[in-house]
Amino acid sequence: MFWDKPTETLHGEKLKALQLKRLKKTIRDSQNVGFYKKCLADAHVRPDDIRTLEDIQKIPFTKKQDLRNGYPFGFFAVPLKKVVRIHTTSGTTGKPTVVGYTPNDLDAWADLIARNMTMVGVTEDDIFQNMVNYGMFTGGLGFHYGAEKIGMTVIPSATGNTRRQIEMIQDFGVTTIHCTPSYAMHLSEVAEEMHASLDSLKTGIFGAEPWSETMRSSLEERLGVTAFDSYGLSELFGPGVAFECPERDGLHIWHDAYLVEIINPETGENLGNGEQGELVITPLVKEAMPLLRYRTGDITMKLEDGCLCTRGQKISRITGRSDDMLVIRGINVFPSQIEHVILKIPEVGNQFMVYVDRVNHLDEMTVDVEINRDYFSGELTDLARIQKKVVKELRDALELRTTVKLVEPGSLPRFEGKAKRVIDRRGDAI
Ligand code: DLL
Repeated sequence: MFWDKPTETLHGEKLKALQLKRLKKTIRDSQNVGFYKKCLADAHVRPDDIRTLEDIQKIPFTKKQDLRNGYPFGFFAVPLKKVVRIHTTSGTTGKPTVVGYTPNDLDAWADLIARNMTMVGVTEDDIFQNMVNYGMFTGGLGFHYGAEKIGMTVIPSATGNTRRQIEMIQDFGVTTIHCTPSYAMHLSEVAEEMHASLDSLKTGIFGAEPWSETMRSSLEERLGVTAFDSYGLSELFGPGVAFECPERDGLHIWHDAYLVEIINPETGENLGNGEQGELVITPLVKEAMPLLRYRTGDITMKLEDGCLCTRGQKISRITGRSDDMLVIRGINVFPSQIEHVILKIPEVGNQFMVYVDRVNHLDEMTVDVEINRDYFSGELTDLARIQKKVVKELRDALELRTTVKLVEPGSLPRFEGKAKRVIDRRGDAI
């Protein structure tokens, strides 16, 4: 099923012509942003120099740090009065990255989500429970408006209270759910504890964090759904960038809205189909915040054309990240944020180690820190106080519950070269 068949199945020269037209407009619009004006001038590129899609390689990459430097509205290409919505990315050091949307952006975004959902066979006859955060996170409102556009019956249940979520699925006869894969697993466990049957469910849309094929099989079995992978990031509207079709053999990245490059993250060199590297995207329909060659940090590869569903460009499922960003229960965490918190607490030393595990299918983060004897009375009660303090400071900064283990001074590893403070053991568990 198609939401916009002519666009979704556009190929060859017609597609290239559309992409080039939109790329040129995006580059022109980008010149309203101080950063891009300087960026192109420094690279000695004039907007008119971009005559083919390949010419994009003349333009330097945009990195997440550039966006942070532009906080809050430095990347907006339109006056603030034209921006009708703001979202922010989760968990960045200090200030988050702000993303703005014009009415056209919101419309284009809802349209992309509508395409995704229609592609996996859901229609206005479906009842949709949207079990993700409805705040600054793009997953909530993004899917909400896309589903409404199709005419689905939307239940904006957001996150939390899993038993109530299960009751709603049963009472309202929900057919389609959207959440992170780890929450879906938790949901299935609670449903089993409750002896609740979830017979009405048909389709599960899962994303916002990496998840494996093993996890997919398990979710399908436990929830009785067909599970689809959904990829996106706030800087590119949010969810809706790439999505699996019923073939479930790679994700279609919407070729009229996102120009895709895969690069070697070390050298920046462009890679071909089947070569794994970092995904770089130039969005082609963003008004409020155009971006040029945005480095997503996500590792994937371009797949050969020729999907049975007849749609275009596909990428493989995201296998990891080129930088050190961790995605924990859908929240982005950088080790530097943890360091930032730890260094502010006198009772602990400045060394730390982070362990990430998957316990009962949920991500768990443990932070080991050394006690600082100068601020420690030696009493057990004092140990509990310090531990609680670190947990609270980390929660406030990361919006994430962590386990904190206090260890002997000097017992954590020291590094001579680059520090490796994160041990992600989730891959071992699934
Ligand atoms: O996670 C947007 C989203 C919401 C996508 C709901 C899908 C569903 P951010 O919070 O900005 O946006 O986080 C983006 O999450 O760069 C990836 O590293 C990771 N990520 C998102 N989807 C997937 C996925 C939303 N399907 C960052 N597989 C991205 C693996 C994913 N990683």
